[in-house]
Order: sequence, then structure tokens, then C-alpha cells
Amino acid sequence: MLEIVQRFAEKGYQIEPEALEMIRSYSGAREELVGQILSNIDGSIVVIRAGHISDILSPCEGLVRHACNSEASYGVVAPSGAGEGLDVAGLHGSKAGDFHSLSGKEPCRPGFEVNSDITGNSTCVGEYEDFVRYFRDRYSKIREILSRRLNVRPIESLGKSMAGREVSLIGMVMDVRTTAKGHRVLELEDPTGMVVAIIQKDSELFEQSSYIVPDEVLGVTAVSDGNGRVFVKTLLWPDMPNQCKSLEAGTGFTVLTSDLHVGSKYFMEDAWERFVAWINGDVEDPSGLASQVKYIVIAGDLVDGIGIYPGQEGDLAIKDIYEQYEAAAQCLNSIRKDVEMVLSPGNHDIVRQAEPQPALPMSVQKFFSGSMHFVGDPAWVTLEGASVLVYHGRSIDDLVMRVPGMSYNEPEKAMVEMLRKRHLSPIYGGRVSIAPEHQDHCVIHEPPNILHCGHVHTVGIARYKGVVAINSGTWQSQTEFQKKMNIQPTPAAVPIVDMATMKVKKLLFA
Ligand code: D5M
Ligand code: FE
Ligand code: ZN
Repeated sequence: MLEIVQRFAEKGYQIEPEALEMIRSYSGAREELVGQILSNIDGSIVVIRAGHISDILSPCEGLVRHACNSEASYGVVAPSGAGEGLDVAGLHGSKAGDFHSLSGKEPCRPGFEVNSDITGNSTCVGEYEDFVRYFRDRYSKIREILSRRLNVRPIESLGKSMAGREVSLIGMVMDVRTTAKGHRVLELEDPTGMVVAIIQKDSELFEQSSYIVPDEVLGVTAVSDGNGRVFVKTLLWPDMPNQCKSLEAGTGFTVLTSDLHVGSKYFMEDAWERFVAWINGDVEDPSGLASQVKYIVIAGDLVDGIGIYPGQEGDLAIKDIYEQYEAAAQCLNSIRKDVEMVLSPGNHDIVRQAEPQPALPMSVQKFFSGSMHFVGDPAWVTLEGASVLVYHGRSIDDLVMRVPGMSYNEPEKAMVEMLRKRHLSPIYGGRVSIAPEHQDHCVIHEPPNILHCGHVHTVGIARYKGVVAINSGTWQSQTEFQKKMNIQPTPAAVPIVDMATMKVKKLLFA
């Protein structure tokens, strides 16, 4: 039994004796049951109790998924009751039938599917080896995309005999800097070695090279000096193919939104109510669009959260995180029930900050009714045959800071960079904290039809090589902090996509 206790402890859970006994006396495959419990348990739970296990064993419950952000220490604890004060909300708290399966086996409507996200699949512990594996996975996934267009050699093969020869390489950018003389110098690494790549300041590549960021993977053709340096002749980003995969024409409209920040003093409740009245058909709608809305996708920051930045208490109208989610649930529960909603978290939500983030835990999912699909960040979902990549967009902060020409007013430009780099969050060690999962979930392994981000509170819409890139703005008016930072949000503006044509309209509820 000790190994079972240990399996749970490794994932940060304690287990009560009654629950342990249930596993011990289970007649099926015990190992499988443990795996099932670990992938379905609400990550905010500290102690696994017998009730949690019977919920998992009973086949009628909606599937619950969560990941590895519990902080409990290891051990068997006293039976129920003795652990008062611990968070034991979880599967018990769910209202069976209110939530729809996220397993993809029983989509609520044939048009909807969740294809992948981190929820229940987290593998990371955060040790050094995890980081090595994580970056190897990033490298190999993006290399595969690039090597379709580039016949490359390993960096270790650039010996003296290669002096003066033109070579093609694919490397991860370990460093990018500008020298005192104004040349750009890259350190490129592949699994075999490292090379210094130089882009001279008078080269026609120099301007393009300002888009290079640390930790991205790109291709170069260059002339080798046979001594650990190459002079770059072309730069090749993995990019999107020029023609996107064709799209089956869907029907209806999808509203993309994000950053409600419910609980903040700045949440624009009146504007939200106007939006709900519109979508529910309670007001006149000359556009005729409201009744055609089939989906709402929310890209994070549903609530303002607590302790997200110093002094946040002063900006909060609701100071309890669960009360914030109850209020947020009221905002969404009042929307007509035939609209399907996809909810992905952001940096203000009650999940781990490190990306990828798992879906909201059951302890708050239980407040929501209707067709809610709780997914991770990022998440790939299919709506009406269109693949939608939802990502909160925290990396936009890093891209704006690092890449000339990027700005908070035009978030779509940073999103186009994500598409060109085939990575949602390329820079490691900036604002975004990245969990070293075994796989890099932020690689854009195939072109989506829609890339949907939020976070920066400004609406931006672009079409890039067949991909519609949309930043969906906010429902929070300008905060004091944003005023100081000169960030001008565009609140209560809602992008809405025609699923038949991928045309986008912007509606204003301010
Ligand atoms: O982020 C909302 C917007 O505010 C987004 O554009 C980033 C910006 N922001 C938030 N926190 C900071 C800090 N600490 N420095 C600079 N800019 C910031 P949200 O995720 O809603 O808080
Ligand atoms: Fe936000
Ligand atoms: Zn945010």
C-alpha cells in the first residue's frame, strides 16, 4: 500500500485510510484506478477522501479534470472530519448533469470538440532534467516544421573542412545581442553543438533580425568560417504555410471575449448586462446577429483574483475569490442556455500561474450552469469544423518589451509573431513563467483557423496567411495602474466571427 500512498504524495495529495482501503479492495486494475483518480481529481483538493473515489467509480458523473498544483505534504491522514479547515470541495461539490463531458466522447453538439489542453495531463516536477526535455521537445517539434523547407546539417559538423562553405542549420536562439559595432550576434544551439551566427549591420537581413527573440527556434543559411562562427545569408522562420487548410463552412457566429475581471471595481457590469440583453434577444437587434450566436469563447481573466499584484485589495469590489467566481458565474449563467461557452483561464484566475495552465478547478466550476466547457490555457478546440487556438496571451507582454514595432495598442502584431515563430510563448525567463512539461504545449503544431488571445485589454484583429488572429479586449475600464503605464484599454468591444466565412465584426457595448 505504501507505493499507492507514495504515488499520491508525489503529486501532492494525502489520502485518508478509508479511501486507501477502497483502492486496496478494488477488484479491477488498481494501477489504472490510481491513474484515473490522479487525472480526474480537483487539484485544489489536499486530501483524497473515499467520496472522491466513489464519484470517480460511478460512471454517470461529468468528467472532471485537473493537474498538479496542490501543495500538500505526503502521508495518510485521519478519516473525514478530522481534517477540518482543509479544502475538501471537489467532486462532491459538482452538480451532476450541469456540466458537459470534456472527454470529447460526448460533445454537446456535433460542432464542438476539445482537442488538446494540459488539464489532467501535467507531467512536470520542475527539475533540471524536465527543462532539458522540455526545450528538446520544443526544438524537435519546430525543427520538423522547418526541415520541410531546409536541408540542414548538425552544428557539430561545422569543422575546419567546412570553411567558406554555405550551410543550413536549425538552432534554438540561446542569446541574441547587438555588439558595440552594431552587428547582431546570435548563439544558436542544436542537440549536437553551438555556433555563433553573425548578421552584419549593413546586411539587408539586419532589420528582419530585430524580430529574433531568445529561445525561439529558427533556420539559417550561412557561410561557415570553419571555426565556430557563421555569417548569415538568410533567416527562415517556421511560419504558417501560405495556404491554410480549407475550412468546412460552419454555421452561426462565435463571440470571442476575455478579461472580464469580475470582482474588480473596474468591471463594467452595466456594459456586460447590455451585452447579455443583446445576446438573449431582450433588446432590438437591427444586425440580426444575436440570435445566430452559437458559441462564446473566453480567453482568460474571468475574475480579478486576489494577490495578483501589490496593492490589489484597493481595486477589488469583491475580496473573496470564491465570491468573485460566484459573481462571474451569475454573469455567464444569465446567457441563453443554447449558447455553448468555452472558458480558458488567465493569470488572474485561480489556477497555477505557470503556463500551460489547467482548467478551472471543480471548486469553482460548480457555480456555473449551462453548456460550459472548462479548458486549459492554451487549448485547441474545434467549433463548427474550425480549429480555434485559445491562449490568454501573457507572452504579449514579453514580445512588446522585446521586439521593436510591437505595442499594446496593436496586440495582433505580437500574435502574428507567435504564428511566424510557431510558438505562443517563445521567450523563457520573462514575464511568462513556463512549466517544463515533457511536451511543449505552446508550439503551434498546425495552423489554426483562429488564434484567440486576450490579456492586454485592447481589441486587435488581423488576418495572417489564412489565420484569423483576434485579441478580444476586456470588460474592465482603465485601472489606475494602466493609467500610470499609459495602457489604453478598449473595453466592452466584442469581436464576433461568422463561422461560415471567418469574417469578423466588432460590436460595441460601452
Ligand atoms: O493585464 C492587463 C494589462 O496590463 C496588460 O496589457 C498587461 C498590463 N500589465 C499588467 N500588469 C503589469 C505590470 N506589472 N507591468 C506592466 N504591465 C502590466 P492583466 O493580466 O489583466 O493584469
Ligand atoms: Fe486581464
Ligand atoms: Zn491577463
